[in-house]
Amino acid sequence: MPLSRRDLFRTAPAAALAAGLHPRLASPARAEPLVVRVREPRNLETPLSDLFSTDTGKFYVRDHFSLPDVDLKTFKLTVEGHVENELELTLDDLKKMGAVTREIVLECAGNGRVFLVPPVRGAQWGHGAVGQAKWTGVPLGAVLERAKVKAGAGDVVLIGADKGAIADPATPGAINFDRGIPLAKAKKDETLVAWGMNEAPLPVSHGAPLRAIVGGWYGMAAVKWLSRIVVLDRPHIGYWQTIDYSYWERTKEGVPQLVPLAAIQPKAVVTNPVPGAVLKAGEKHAIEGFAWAGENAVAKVEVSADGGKTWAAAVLEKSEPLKAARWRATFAPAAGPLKLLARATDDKGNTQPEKRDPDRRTYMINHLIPVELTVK
Ligand SMILES: Nc1nc2c(c(=O)[nH]1)N[C@H]1C(S)=C(S)[C@@H](COP(=O)(O)O)O[C@H]1N2
Ligand SMILES: [Mo]
Repeated sequence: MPLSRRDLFRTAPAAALAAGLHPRLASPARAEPLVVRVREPRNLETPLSDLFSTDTGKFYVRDHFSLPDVDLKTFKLTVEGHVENELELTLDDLKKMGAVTREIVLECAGNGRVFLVPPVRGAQWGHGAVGQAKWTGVPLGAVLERAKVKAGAGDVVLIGADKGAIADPATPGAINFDRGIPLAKAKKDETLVAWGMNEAPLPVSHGAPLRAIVGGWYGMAAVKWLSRIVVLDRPHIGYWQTIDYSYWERTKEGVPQLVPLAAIQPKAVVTNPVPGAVLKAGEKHAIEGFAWAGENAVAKVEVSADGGKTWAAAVLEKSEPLKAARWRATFAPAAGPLKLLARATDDKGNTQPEKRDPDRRTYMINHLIPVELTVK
């Protein structure tokens, strides 16, 4: 499948650089809209100034392998495994099943990894491996209904067309990117097989022709270039939810077990002032940002200008599950260095932790990260 114009625009400077062109020829007229964390496979981050932009070209990209070749003319989504009716569906078949459009946040489970001390392996994301889009597609539940899932089903495995081998920790040869989700989550109305993004066809970068959207869950479940759905009669103990994209949970007896990452944890990010900003002492300044909490709504956002000793409530826009909400506060700081904190609490009472929990391995990074400022 050919790259879209937007994809070409985005990768052109990288290609030109690789070809040894003069840097000026290598740069497009406009600045590259995304921050390059890894060029190939592409790991492209939304800059803080564009966080939650509705411009699809500013939406972060996280690929594990090179873009797969998907032939649009012959493309079919297959549904196999523990079902009465195995299916082969064209894009048109899916579109005929009815379309819904939902605004849903996608956040990479490694978002914020650059702030971990000591540094850990993996893409060094700042705050920008997150975005929100209007996703259009058919609920996965409707597809599973047509396939008639048999009694005793386990996970629904969503399989992408992209494929490769990873050396460390080693994959069993070349494998596809995949993710199993429990049947109950697969049947929720926020779980979609999507072909549209922000009221336009899904771009190749974001999984065209089809991707999964698993609302409220970290990005790894939102399988792009979705080409096979396999219903298992057991949980999926695959690479991408054990060796990768898992965390340690302790049983009540304290026995650590690996658990697949799932729901997005509450988080507030400050977009203004930016890290390193110099503010005038004694004047009133705005503090602004976004907050989201996965499957839950955000109940409150608080800010602290004294490193967490005291907190003041921010004004929070109406918040809904699956979506991000804006928030705003003001402060008039005294001269000196300052560490600004913001924290979100969801409507189930979950608050962002102060300290990093190492059981989370290199994922689920929502402990408090200060914005360091100077006030003069
Ligand atoms: N097939 C496939 N699906 C994938 C991935 C991938 O590498 N291959 N990356 C996942 C991860 S880790 C994230 S965070 C999201 C990123 O989606 P985006 O690139 O549209 O922002 O896609 C997910 N789906
Ligand atoms: Mo991710």
